[in-house]
Amino acid sequence: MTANHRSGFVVFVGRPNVGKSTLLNALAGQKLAIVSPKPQTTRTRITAILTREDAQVVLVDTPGVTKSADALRRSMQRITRTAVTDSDLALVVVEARDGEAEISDADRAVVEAARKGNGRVVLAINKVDKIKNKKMLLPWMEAYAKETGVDVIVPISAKNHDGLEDLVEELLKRLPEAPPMFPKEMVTEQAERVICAELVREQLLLLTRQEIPHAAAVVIEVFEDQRTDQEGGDGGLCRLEGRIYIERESQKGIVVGKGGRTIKEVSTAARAQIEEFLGCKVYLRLTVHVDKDWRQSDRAIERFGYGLPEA
Ligand SMILES: Nc1nc2c(ncn2[C@@H]2O[C@H](COP(=O)(O)OP(=O)(O)OP(=O)(O)O)[C@@H](O)[C@H]2O)c(=O)[nH]1
Ligand SMILES: [Mg+2]
Repeated sequence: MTANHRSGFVVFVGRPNVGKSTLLNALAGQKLAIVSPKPQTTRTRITAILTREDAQVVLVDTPGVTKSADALRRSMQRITRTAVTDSDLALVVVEARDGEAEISDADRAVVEAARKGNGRVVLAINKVDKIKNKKMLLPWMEAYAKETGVDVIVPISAKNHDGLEDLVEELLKRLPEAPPMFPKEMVTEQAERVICAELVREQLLLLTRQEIPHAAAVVIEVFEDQRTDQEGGDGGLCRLEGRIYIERESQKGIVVGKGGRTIKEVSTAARAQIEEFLGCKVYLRLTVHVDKDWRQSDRAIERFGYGLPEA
C-alpha cells in the first residue's frame, strides 16, 4: 500500500430536501439512494463507496435534520447523529436561494450538528442552477463563511453534475492517511434487497399523496436471485415479493387505487427501476398490509429497517 493513500467516511448533513441523496447518486454514478420532491425521503444511513487510485471515500447520506415528532423521526435523527459521530469529515449541504444573503438559524443548527463529529466541516451550496442572478453566489458564500466559520465552501448543482469534481477534491484531501477499507469493486454497504425496497418506496412517494408517502414502509420478503441460472449473457431473472405497510385500513384503498390502478402504477415504475439496478429482468409482486400506527413503534421501525444499525 502506498504511504499516502487516504480513506475515510464523509457524512452528508443537511435539512430535508436540500439534495443530499441526489448528490450521493451523482457522485456514485448510479442510483443508490431514493430521491423525491417531498421532505424526509431518506430514513436511514445510505452509503456510496468511491475508490480511486490513491483514495477511498465512503459517502454517507443521512435523514435530513428535523424535529423528532414520532418514534420514526426520533430514529431518523439518531441515525444522523450517529453517522456524524462515526465520520472523519462532515459535508454540510445547504440549498441556494435567490435574494439577499441571509443565513437562517436552521442552517446554523445544521452546521453545529455537523461539528459534533470530529469537527472538520466542508460546506456545499447545492441547486445553484436555480439562482437567476449568478452574481449573488459570492455574497452567499461569504455570508456562509462569516456566519458559520466554515472556510471550505463549494457551489454545486447535484442535478446538473456541476462543481462535483472540485467538491470531491476538497473532500479527499481532508481524509486521514489510511489504507482502503473495502474491496475496490464494492459500491455500497447496503444489500440489494434493501435498495429494491427503497425503489418501491420511492414510487409510493412520487405517485401517492397526502399522508401516504410518510405512512408507507416497504419490505422485500422474497428475493430469488436467478441471474446466474442461465449461461452466458443477459439471461436470468430476479423474483421479488414485497410488502407495503401502511398505518390504517382507510389508507389501503388509496394505495391500491380504483380497480388496483395505483398499486399497478407503483409496481410497473418500481420494476423498471429495479431492473435497471439489478441488470436483469424482474418479476415483482406487491401486497398491501396494515400495521397500525407503526411509526410510533420502535419494534416495527426496527423490523422495517429504519432503526439504528448495529455497531
Ligand atoms: N434544481 C435542482 N434541484 C435539485 C438539485 N439537487 C436535488 N434537487 C431536487 O431536490 C429535491 C430533493 O432532493 P433529495 O436528494 O431527495 O433531497 P435530500 O436532501 O436527500 O432530502 P431528505 O432525504 O428528505 O433529507 C428533489 O426534487 C431533487 O430533484 C439541484 O442541484 N438542482
Ligand atoms: Mg435524502
